[in-house]
Amino acid sequence: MDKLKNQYLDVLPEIQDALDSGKPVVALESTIISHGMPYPRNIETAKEVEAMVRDNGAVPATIAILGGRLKVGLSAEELEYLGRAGLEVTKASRRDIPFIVAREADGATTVAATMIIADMVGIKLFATGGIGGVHRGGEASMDVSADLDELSRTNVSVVCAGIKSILDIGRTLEYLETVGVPVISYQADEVPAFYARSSGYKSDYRIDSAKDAAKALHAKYDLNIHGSILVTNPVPEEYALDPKDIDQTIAEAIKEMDKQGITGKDTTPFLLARIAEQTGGESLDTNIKLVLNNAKLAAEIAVEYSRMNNG
Ligand code: PSU
Ligand code: MN
Repeated sequence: MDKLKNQYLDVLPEIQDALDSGKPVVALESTIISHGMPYPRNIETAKEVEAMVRDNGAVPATIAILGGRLKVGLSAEELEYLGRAGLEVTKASRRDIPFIVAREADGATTVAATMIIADMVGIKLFATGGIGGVHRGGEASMDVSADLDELSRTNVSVVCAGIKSILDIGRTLEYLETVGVPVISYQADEVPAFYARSSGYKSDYRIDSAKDAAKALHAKYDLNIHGSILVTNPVPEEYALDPKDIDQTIAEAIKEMDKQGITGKDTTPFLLARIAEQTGGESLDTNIKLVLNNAKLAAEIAVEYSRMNNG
């Protein structure tokens, strides 16, 4: 790590030790805490997700920007602060990082921003719920998440529950193909659709074990092919929602969003909250279960990846 980056970074000692000794570490994002879930379940979930990473043999590294410092690993107080502040905290993607640092402000990091900071310290695996993508109507609005370009350039592999149908799943997958991001599915042939286990779209490759994913990741980085492998992990059957029902709810939420004139970075948080409200919290329960499921798989891949490094 060079000095220039180091001067902005605060890495918890446990995480730094793990990185120095080649132990598995899994990055976790903070927008999901501040903007993705309501208080206090956001904080309960963040803690459970960290515990899940630990239980599966890796060290969790929740990432955020606090007082202009790039934080790799958060204290219980810092987590509590972010969770309580919620939408008051700036949702920080790639473009926002320099300003939040310069102003010594706080930022909850999206998938893109979390990847950037994870990469600075050499973390290779990252678990979340959902990534940003091409929004419905994106061919006209050009609302395409910065997450997608980040996936093409930054060497951090992301485990998610697929592409949410608040997005245009087909166009999101086309975009990822264009920028060279492999979309693989775990023990499935289709890309899952977040709340639902299937989207109707086939993934590029199916993997059946964490080791398979770690091997592909090694090959990618040994060959100096930059960017992420997007690992999509279907929500466990017992927590999946009926695709027809949830699509109906999503369609209504999008109508309401258009009526209220909500655009840009506010769309995903609005839709997630609205869908949770309309499903009586059922979608939130599913969201939490799928994040936990992804944390487990990311930890397993991180363990295999570091085993290959050290072997
Ligand atoms: N999808 C979710 N929950 C989330 C997000 C997406 O189910 O919290 C967040 C992630 O942080 C993701 C971001 O990186 O939204 C994408 O926002 P945008 O489309 O504005 O780039
Ligand atoms: Mn956007």
